[in-house]
Amino acid sequence: MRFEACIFDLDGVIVDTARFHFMAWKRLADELGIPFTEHENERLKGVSRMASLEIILEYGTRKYTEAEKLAFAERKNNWYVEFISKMTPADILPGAPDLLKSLREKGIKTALGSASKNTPLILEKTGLLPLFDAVADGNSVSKAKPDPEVFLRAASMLRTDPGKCIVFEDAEAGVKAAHNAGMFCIGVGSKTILNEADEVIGSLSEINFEKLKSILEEAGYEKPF
Ligand code: B16
Ligand code: MG
Repeated sequence: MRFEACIFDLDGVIVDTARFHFMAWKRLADELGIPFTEHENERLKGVSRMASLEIILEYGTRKYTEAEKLAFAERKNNWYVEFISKMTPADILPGAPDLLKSLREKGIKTALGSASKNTPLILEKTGLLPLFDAVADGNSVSKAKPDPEVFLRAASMLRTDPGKCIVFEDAEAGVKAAHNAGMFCIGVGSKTILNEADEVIGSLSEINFEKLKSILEEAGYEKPF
């Protein structure tokens, strides 16, 4: 099999927006009197906005109506948008632009596969949009990771078979989503958390086209060129 495309998760792989998500959720949890720390926050990575809220509410004792929950999610998002509105290209994680540029130079297609509905704003503020051939995000899919929908959508936007796509992910739910889509997955972050990934790297600055090629050849992929 050949590889033709790379699909990148956004939060935690291309930009470090996880700290903004945490600060905004923490503010909401504090207001509701729910204990919430960085430890519980791990469970929210890669998970959709409403699913994240449900996880936080599990740590409290009260039940809320659907209307209350929607209002909570909107409050959190308003705080989050305040943070990301101030983002600049300096907030891009190390190695991301170089890798994206070199893949495109070698004829490998690039796409974004993110659960976030705020993807367009983040891509605009960081100037990253021109480096992607396709963007699949929380605005174009309805099922949250570990469902494969967002990655399958990215593959179809690129007109590439899912089996020819490589996913870069920082979250457990995202690794599962990539595998559910039949895609090879490179975890970006901790080996302990991402133990289901096919390969794990600390950050995108640790990989380039040549290294990716050798990882994939070892995994049985044909030489792309
Ligand atoms: P929003 P990713 C995910 O982005 C985040 O990891 C997750 O924490 C967040 O809840 C989700 O996006 C939805 O984000 O509230 O902006 O729509 O990792 O899939 O790029
Ligand atoms: Mg992520």
